[in-house]
Amino acid sequence: MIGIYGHPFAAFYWQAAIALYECAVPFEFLTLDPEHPENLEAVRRLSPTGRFPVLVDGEHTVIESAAVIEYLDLHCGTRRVLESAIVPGGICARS
Ligand SMILES: N[C@@H](CCC(=O)N[C@@H](CS)C(=O)NCC(=O)O)C(=O)O
Repeated sequence: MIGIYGHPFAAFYWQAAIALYECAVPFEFLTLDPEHPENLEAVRRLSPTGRFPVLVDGEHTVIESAAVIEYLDLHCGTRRVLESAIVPGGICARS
């Protein structure tokens, strides 16, 4: 199952979360807070900038919210996220 490190109040996390919901992909939310030091440590290890969201899908790690959205679109195989209002004008329209 896909795991996503984030915080409920973090805007960049929500960009990725909206794409997850749009794709209807089941995922585990791995919250970043002092009660979950193992998640904070994982983000320090996985993300060179230490920033989140960080998506983990088996052996694949994806950082940067825009890259996460593109990854999920490939995962869905529908390109529906990039053609939706999430990316106005649609990246697909330019490719
Ligand atoms: N360009 C990054 C920005 C990510 C970002 O700034 N995330 C914030 C949370 S919304 C963060 O990690 N803040 C903690 C920090 O900067 O140390 C993306 O799009 O994912």
